[in-house]
Amino acid sequence: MAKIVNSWNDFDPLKHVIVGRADNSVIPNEEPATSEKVPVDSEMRGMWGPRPLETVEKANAQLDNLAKVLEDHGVKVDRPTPLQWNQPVITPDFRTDSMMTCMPPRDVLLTIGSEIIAAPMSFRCRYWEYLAYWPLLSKYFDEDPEFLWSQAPRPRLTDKSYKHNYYDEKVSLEERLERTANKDFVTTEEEIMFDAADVLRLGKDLFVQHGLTTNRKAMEWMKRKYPDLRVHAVNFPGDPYPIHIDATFVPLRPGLIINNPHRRLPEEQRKIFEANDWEIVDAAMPAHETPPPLCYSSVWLSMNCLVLDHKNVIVEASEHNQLEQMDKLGMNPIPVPFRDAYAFGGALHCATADVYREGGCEDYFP
Ligand code: DAV
Repeated sequence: MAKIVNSWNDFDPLKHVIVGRADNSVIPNEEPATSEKVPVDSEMRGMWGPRPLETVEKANAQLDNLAKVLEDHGVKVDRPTPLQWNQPVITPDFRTDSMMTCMPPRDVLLTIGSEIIAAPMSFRCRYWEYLAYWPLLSKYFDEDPEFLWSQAPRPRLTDKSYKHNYYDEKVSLEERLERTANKDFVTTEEEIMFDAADVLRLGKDLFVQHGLTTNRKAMEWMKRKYPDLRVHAVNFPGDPYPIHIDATFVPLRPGLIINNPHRRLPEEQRKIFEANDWEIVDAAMPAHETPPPLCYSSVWLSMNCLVLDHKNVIVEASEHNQLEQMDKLGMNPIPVPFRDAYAFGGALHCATADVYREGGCEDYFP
């Protein structure tokens, strides 16, 4: 029996990772939480159904290539088992007509030390997504006597979990930014809800983005679950669609973090980093003016990189500004083409979930 699961941050040497799959992916029909995430001018608005097979094949080719690059760098790679995502989700509390995908594992699985928690996500269409990872987690459980296989309290996702009429096409960008600044999101505090990708892990400290997919109650739950860790709420008032912290605030190595210059990290939240001699650098501008077709995410997937260790980092191959910046920051960027996978839920960090990184629970902010 060996230790299989261990990860306390996003930069210590990566040895074992899960890479998502695009098979059977569906654009889900509208529901309270997803409508808010699709920008008004997106060509995706009102569209739903299985994603075109050709796009699935292209995404899978890039996901397979990412897996190969990782293996070439000595990282063990596991893959989830996709479900038939075009089935409805039916619970005693709601029904929605389809599921989504098992490409971005980062949203679902939160690894903290020797524990992997399946997140209580706010999208009804993602209610069963964790099942795609259950075969892997079951295997880790059999092989690693210290692996803690967990699930956060499952939300019911009744209408009480969402603000009614929050989404409205007529809401201007200014109004959206005001809502972010006022921490007024589509999700309510009725029950615990979070996406794992809203949690930035830095050893003893968890920085959790309060936004469209994660609420305050989730942070309260994390505080009680991890009495030895410190949980910080973060909020970026420059982001009209705040969902997931990994295209906003991305650590590269101890003491160095890149920050999305448009989303404006508040002074108050900089203090803890500056007081501990961390350098916060504005991320390079994205190389593209628009995201690829049928994509939920913004062009800032440019900074959604996968750090292999304190020196090596995988960056999307066409993101020349970001590649160049990595080099200037003393990192060794490894370019990997990945834009064909963006539409399925994100870039290189999103598309993966940590199983094992060397290192332990450090205190970076003593
Ligand atoms: O900038 O649209 C994308 C993060 C996806 N996990 C953004 C956030």
